Amino acid sequence: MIELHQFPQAWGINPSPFCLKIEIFFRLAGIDYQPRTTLPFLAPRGKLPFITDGDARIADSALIIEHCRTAHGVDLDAGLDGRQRALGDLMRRTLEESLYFVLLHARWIDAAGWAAVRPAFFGGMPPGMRQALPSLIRRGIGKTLRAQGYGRHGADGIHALGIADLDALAGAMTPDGFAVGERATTVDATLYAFLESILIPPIDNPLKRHAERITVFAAYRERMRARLGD
Ligand SMILES: N[C@@H](CCC(=O)N[C@@H](CS)C(=O)NCC(=O)O)C(=O)O
Repeated sequence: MIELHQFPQAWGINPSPFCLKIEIFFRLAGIDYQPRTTLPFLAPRGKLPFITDGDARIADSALIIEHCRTAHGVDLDAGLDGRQRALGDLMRRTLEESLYFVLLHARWIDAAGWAAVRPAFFGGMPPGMRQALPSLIRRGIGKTLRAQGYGRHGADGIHALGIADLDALAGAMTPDGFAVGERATTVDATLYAFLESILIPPIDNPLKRHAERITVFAAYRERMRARLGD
Protein backbone atom coordinates (compact mmCIF):
# COMPACT_ATOMS: atom_id res chain seq x y z
CA MET A 1 0.00 0.00 0.00
CA ILE A 2 1.36 3.44 -0.94
CA GLU A 3 1.71 5.84 1.98
CA LEU A 4 1.16 9.53 1.27
CA HIS A 5 3.10 11.72 3.68
CA GLN A 6 1.56 15.15 3.93
CA PHE A 7 0.68 18.10 6.17
CA PRO A 8 -2.10 17.81 8.76
CA GLN A 9 -5.50 18.90 7.46
CA ALA A 10 -6.82 22.43 7.87
CA TRP A 11 -10.18 23.85 6.80
CA GLY A 12 -11.36 20.31 5.93
CA ILE A 13 -8.75 19.79 3.18
CA ASN A 14 -5.03 19.32 2.92
CA PRO A 15 -3.82 22.94 3.07
CA SER A 16 -0.90 22.23 0.72
CA PRO A 17 -2.02 22.39 -2.92
CA PHE A 18 0.72 19.89 -3.82
CA CYS A 19 -0.44 17.35 -1.21
CA LEU A 20 -4.05 17.90 -2.27
CA LYS A 21 -2.99 17.38 -5.90
CA ILE A 22 -1.64 13.92 -5.08
CA GLU A 23 -4.73 12.97 -3.04
CA ILE A 24 -6.88 13.97 -6.03
CA PHE A 25 -4.57 12.20 -8.47
CA PHE A 26 -4.78 8.96 -6.43
CA ARG A 27 -8.55 9.21 -6.29
CA LEU A 28 -8.86 9.92 -10.05
CA ALA A 29 -6.54 7.00 -10.78
CA GLY A 30 -8.25 4.63 -8.31
CA ILE A 31 -4.99 4.11 -6.38
CA ASP A 32 -5.43 2.99 -2.76
CA TYR A 33 -3.25 4.90 -0.36
CA GLN A 34 -2.73 5.44 3.32
CA PRO A 35 -2.47 9.10 4.37
CA ARG A 36 0.26 9.83 6.93
CA THR A 37 0.73 13.16 8.67
CA THR A 38 4.23 14.59 8.83
CA LEU A 39 6.18 17.84 8.51
CA PRO A 40 8.62 19.03 5.81
CA PHE A 41 11.79 18.67 7.92
CA LEU A 42 11.17 14.89 7.94
CA ALA A 43 10.79 14.71 4.14
CA PRO A 44 13.59 13.45 1.85
CA ARG A 45 13.87 16.84 0.13
CA GLY A 46 12.45 19.05 2.86
CA LYS A 47 9.10 19.52 1.09
CA LEU A 48 5.76 17.73 1.10
CA PRO A 49 4.25 15.59 -0.27
CA PHE A 50 6.37 12.46 -0.51
CA ILE A 51 5.31 8.85 -0.76
CA THR A 52 6.67 5.54 0.41
CA ASP A 53 5.92 2.55 -1.80
CA GLY A 54 7.64 -0.55 -0.47
CA ASP A 55 11.31 0.43 -0.19
CA ALA A 56 10.94 3.47 -2.47
CA ARG A 57 10.68 7.00 -1.03
CA ILE A 58 9.66 9.49 -3.68
CA ALA A 59 9.46 13.24 -3.12
CA ASP A 60 7.89 15.82 -5.49
CA SER A 61 4.36 15.51 -6.85
CA ALA A 62 5.51 15.21 -10.49
CA LEU A 63 7.89 12.35 -9.63
CA ILE A 64 5.16 10.63 -7.60
CA ILE A 65 2.87 10.70 -10.65
CA GLU A 66 5.71 9.46 -12.85
CA HIS A 67 6.37 6.62 -10.37
CA CYS A 68 2.70 5.59 -10.58
CA ARG A 69 3.09 5.38 -14.38
CA THR A 70 6.33 3.42 -14.43
CA ALA A 71 5.83 1.18 -11.37
CA HIS A 72 2.04 0.68 -11.48
CA GLY A 73 1.09 1.30 -15.12
CA VAL A 74 -1.27 4.16 -14.18
CA ASP A 75 -1.54 6.81 -16.91
CA LEU A 76 -4.50 9.19 -16.85
CA ASP A 77 -3.13 10.88 -19.98
CA ALA A 78 -2.94 7.85 -22.28
CA GLY A 79 -5.69 9.15 -24.60
CA LEU A 80 -4.32 12.68 -25.00
CA ASP A 81 -2.73 13.96 -28.19
CA GLY A 82 0.48 16.00 -28.25
CA ARG A 83 -1.30 19.35 -28.21
CA GLN A 84 -3.45 18.41 -25.20
CA ARG A 85 -0.36 17.20 -23.34
CA ALA A 86 1.48 20.44 -24.10
CA LEU A 87 -1.49 22.54 -23.00
CA GLY A 88 -1.80 20.50 -19.80
CA ASP A 89 1.86 21.08 -19.06
CA LEU A 90 1.52 24.83 -19.61
CA MET A 91 -1.53 24.92 -17.34
CA ARG A 92 0.30 22.96 -14.64
CA ARG A 93 3.25 25.32 -14.80
CA THR A 94 0.97 28.36 -14.55
CA LEU A 95 -0.57 26.83 -11.43
CA GLU A 96 2.57 25.54 -9.76
CA GLU A 97 5.11 28.14 -10.78
CA SER A 98 3.05 31.32 -10.85
CA LEU A 99 -0.29 31.02 -9.05
CA TYR A 100 1.38 29.11 -6.21
CA PHE A 101 3.41 32.19 -5.24
CA VAL A 102 0.30 34.37 -5.30
CA LEU A 103 -1.34 31.85 -2.97
CA LEU A 104 1.69 31.92 -0.68
CA HIS A 105 1.43 35.68 -0.46
CA ALA A 106 -2.36 35.60 0.04
CA ARG A 107 -2.04 33.16 2.91
CA TRP A 108 1.18 34.09 4.68
CA ILE A 109 1.81 37.80 4.01
CA ASP A 110 -1.61 39.43 3.53
CA ALA A 111 -3.18 40.30 6.89
CA ALA A 112 -6.45 38.48 6.04
CA GLY A 113 -4.60 35.29 5.13
CA TRP A 114 -2.31 35.41 8.14
CA ALA A 115 -5.27 35.85 10.50
CA ALA A 116 -6.65 32.54 9.17
CA VAL A 117 -3.36 30.64 8.67
CA ARG A 118 -1.83 31.27 12.06
CA PRO A 119 -4.54 29.59 14.16
CA ALA A 120 -5.28 26.89 11.56
CA PHE A 121 -1.67 25.76 11.09
CA PHE A 122 -0.12 26.48 14.47
CA GLY A 123 -3.02 26.59 16.95
CA GLY A 124 -2.48 23.00 18.09
CA MET A 125 1.26 23.38 18.81
CA PRO A 126 2.80 23.62 22.30
CA PRO A 127 2.96 27.27 23.54
CA GLY A 128 6.76 27.74 22.96
CA MET A 129 6.58 26.65 19.34
CA ARG A 130 3.27 28.39 18.78
CA GLN A 131 4.89 31.72 19.67
CA ALA A 132 8.22 31.56 17.82
CA LEU A 133 7.63 29.33 14.79
CA PRO A 134 4.82 31.12 12.90
CA SER A 135 6.69 34.44 12.54
CA LEU A 136 9.92 32.63 11.64
CA ILE A 137 8.21 30.72 8.81
CA ARG A 138 6.34 33.83 7.70
CA ARG A 139 9.62 35.78 7.44
CA GLY A 140 11.15 32.92 5.43
CA ILE A 141 8.21 32.94 3.02
CA GLY A 142 8.50 36.71 2.66
CA LYS A 143 12.16 36.24 1.62
CA THR A 144 11.21 33.46 -0.82
CA LEU A 145 8.62 35.73 -2.43
CA ARG A 146 11.11 38.58 -2.78
CA ALA A 147 13.71 36.24 -4.28
CA GLN A 148 11.16 34.78 -6.70
CA GLY A 149 10.08 38.30 -7.65
CA TYR A 150 6.34 38.45 -6.97
CA GLY A 151 7.04 39.72 -3.44
CA ARG A 152 8.27 43.01 -4.94
CA HIS A 153 4.91 43.94 -6.52
CA GLY A 154 2.83 44.90 -3.46
CA ALA A 155 -0.46 43.22 -2.50
CA ASP A 156 -2.58 44.67 -5.35
CA GLY A 157 0.05 43.81 -7.94
CA ILE A 158 0.42 40.26 -6.68
CA HIS A 159 -3.33 39.64 -6.70
CA ALA A 160 -3.46 41.08 -10.24
CA LEU A 161 -0.87 38.50 -11.33
CA GLY A 162 -2.99 35.71 -9.83
CA ILE A 163 -6.17 37.07 -11.40
CA ALA A 164 -4.46 37.02 -14.81
CA ASP A 165 -3.47 33.39 -14.18
CA LEU A 166 -7.05 32.47 -13.29
CA ASP A 167 -8.39 34.15 -16.45
CA ALA A 168 -5.82 32.39 -18.62
CA LEU A 169 -6.65 29.01 -17.05
CA ALA A 170 -10.40 29.52 -17.44
CA GLY A 171 -9.87 30.54 -21.07
CA ALA A 172 -7.69 27.51 -21.81
CA MET A 173 -10.07 24.88 -20.37
CA THR A 174 -12.17 22.62 -22.57
CA PRO A 175 -15.66 24.16 -22.68
CA ASP A 176 -18.12 21.95 -20.74
CA GLY A 177 -15.30 19.47 -20.10
CA PHE A 178 -12.20 19.11 -17.98
CA ALA A 179 -8.86 20.91 -18.23
CA VAL A 180 -7.69 19.54 -21.58
CA GLY A 181 -10.46 17.26 -22.79
CA GLU A 182 -13.69 15.45 -22.10
CA ARG A 183 -12.17 13.31 -19.34
CA ALA A 184 -10.26 14.21 -16.19
CA THR A 185 -6.51 13.78 -16.72
CA THR A 186 -3.38 14.44 -14.66
CA VAL A 187 -3.54 18.23 -14.97
CA ASP A 188 -7.01 18.18 -13.42
CA ALA A 189 -5.45 16.99 -10.16
CA THR A 190 -3.40 20.20 -10.08
CA LEU A 191 -6.12 22.51 -11.36
CA TYR A 192 -8.78 21.25 -8.98
CA ALA A 193 -6.34 21.25 -6.04
CA PHE A 194 -5.42 24.89 -6.62
CA LEU A 195 -9.03 26.00 -7.12
CA GLU A 196 -10.04 24.30 -3.87
CA SER A 197 -7.01 25.83 -2.15
CA ILE A 198 -8.19 29.31 -3.17
CA LEU A 199 -11.93 28.82 -2.70
CA ILE A 200 -12.30 26.69 0.45
CA PRO A 201 -10.17 28.45 3.12
CA PRO A 202 -12.03 31.25 4.93
CA ILE A 203 -9.75 33.95 3.52
CA ASP A 204 -11.33 36.86 1.72
CA ASN A 205 -9.15 38.53 -0.91
CA PRO A 206 -9.35 39.78 -4.52
CA LEU A 207 -8.02 36.44 -5.84
CA LYS A 208 -10.76 34.40 -4.19
CA ARG A 209 -13.48 36.91 -5.13
CA HIS A 210 -12.34 36.74 -8.75
CA ALA A 211 -12.27 32.91 -8.76
CA GLU A 212 -15.80 32.89 -7.32
CA ARG A 213 -17.02 35.04 -10.21
CA ILE A 214 -15.67 32.73 -12.94
CA THR A 215 -18.67 30.60 -13.93
CA VAL A 216 -16.50 28.14 -15.88
CA PHE A 217 -14.82 27.21 -12.58
CA ALA A 218 -18.13 26.70 -10.75
CA ALA A 219 -19.31 24.24 -13.44
CA TYR A 220 -15.90 22.56 -13.50
CA ARG A 221 -15.88 22.06 -9.73
CA GLU A 222 -19.28 20.37 -9.98
CA ARG A 223 -17.98 18.04 -12.69
CA MET A 224 -14.91 17.21 -10.62
CA ARG A 225 -17.01 16.54 -7.52
CA ALA A 226 -19.21 14.20 -9.58
CA ARG A 227 -16.14 12.48 -11.07
CA LEU A 228 -14.65 11.98 -7.58
CA GLY A 229 -17.98 10.90 -6.10
CA ASP A 230 -17.96 13.72 -3.52
N1 LIG B 1 7.71 20.73 -6.51
C1 LIG B 1 7.16 20.21 -5.27
C2 LIG B 1 6.65 21.38 -4.43
C3 LIG B 1 6.18 20.95 -3.05
C4 LIG B 1 6.06 22.14 -2.12
O1 LIG B 1 6.42 23.29 -2.45
N2 LIG B 1 5.57 21.87 -0.92
C5 LIG B 1 5.46 22.91 0.08
C6 LIG B 1 4.04 22.96 0.67
S1 LIG B 1 2.86 23.45 -0.50
C7 LIG B 1 6.37 22.59 1.26
O2 LIG B 1 6.53 21.45 1.64
N3 LIG B 1 6.96 23.63 1.86
C8 LIG B 1 7.73 23.48 3.04
C9 LIG B 1 9.00 24.23 3.01
O3 LIG B 1 9.37 24.79 1.96
O4 LIG B 1 9.64 24.26 4.06
C10 LIG B 1 6.05 19.21 -5.60
O5 LIG B 1 5.50 19.26 -6.70
O6 LIG B 1 5.80 18.33 -4.74
